[in-house]
Amino acid sequence: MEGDSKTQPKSDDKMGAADHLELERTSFTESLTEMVVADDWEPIPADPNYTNPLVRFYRKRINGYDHIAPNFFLVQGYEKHLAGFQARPSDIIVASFPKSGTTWLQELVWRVVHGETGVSSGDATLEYRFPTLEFPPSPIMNMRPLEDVPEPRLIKSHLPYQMLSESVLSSGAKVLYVSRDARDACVSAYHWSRMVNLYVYRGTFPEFRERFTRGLLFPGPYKEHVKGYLDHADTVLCLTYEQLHSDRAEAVRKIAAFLGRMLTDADVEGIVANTGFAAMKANPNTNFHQWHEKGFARKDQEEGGQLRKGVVGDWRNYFTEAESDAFMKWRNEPV
Ligand code: PPS
Repeated sequence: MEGDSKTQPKSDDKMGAADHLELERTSFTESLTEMVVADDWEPIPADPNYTNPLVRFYRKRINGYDHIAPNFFLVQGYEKHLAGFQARPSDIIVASFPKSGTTWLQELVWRVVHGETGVSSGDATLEYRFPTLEFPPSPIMNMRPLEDVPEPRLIKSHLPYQMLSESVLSSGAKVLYVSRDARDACVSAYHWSRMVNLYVYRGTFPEFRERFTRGLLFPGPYKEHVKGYLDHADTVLCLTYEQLHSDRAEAVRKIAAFLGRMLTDADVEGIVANTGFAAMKANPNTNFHQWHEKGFARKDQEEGGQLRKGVVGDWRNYFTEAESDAFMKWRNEPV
């Protein structure tokens, strides 16, 4: 089995998909050198639809969750990094399954906390203002070590509730969670996986959807992820992508109340006006243009970027009625 190899090939000769694009040679891809993963991570079979030959996925059951991570994380002292995280009472964590509206909720939270209601949103990109808990600090990604972030620290995470450190739960840190119609999250993840040089996915959407339902994407099974947070909705503020679309003012008020921040009606209006899709796509501090410049994401912009389409129901363009029925049957089966 190809995935059994713990040492990843450096050459392009394992690139499999017929229509693969050349990896863009950038400082980011150049940083992906030979990767050796610890033995207690189970390699999952290689999928040639991921045309980046350097990246493989691994699985490990952690606190009852079948966590999936790419080797790229695992070689950087991932578990040590997670174990070393000590939450503080003032921490604010925005959690999600990827592509569920994380960026949107992060920007709303940042603005509520900083009382920023205008066009600008600070003087740095979102990933600097709001680093990700599970990504070891990377100069390429312009992320700071969490110890260097001033309080209150605003932290993004895709970790499941089951994997949040004990200190998050005992410290009184505030956790917010955003979920999205799984069909739209899957479509969004498909385009993202095509766009980033980590993966350069070139399989079909049905092939990708199968990986989604089988729980083979980072960070692991979708339904268990959502359930983990919804089961703790008494302490976690759970919002949906669809709510951010239908009544963002109400969502902003809920966030402010949850975080103990006072906002006037004018503040709420200002935040709502500057966090629509077009506004965030035009804002260099929220549109992730740096991913393309630094080679994390492909330069061709074919996939539309991190802020791709920003609509509810794009899944209709990717699922037949029968496929949607089957997917929702899976979605609604209890875990
Ligand atoms: S990530 O990489 O997991 O953090 O991605 P995430 O931010 O969770 O999800 C990206 C999708 O959210 C959409 N998005 C928005 N939609 C509407 N309005 C605003 N302001 C907004 N900001 C982000 C983004 O476009 C991605 O969805 P798709 O469907 O791909 O467009």
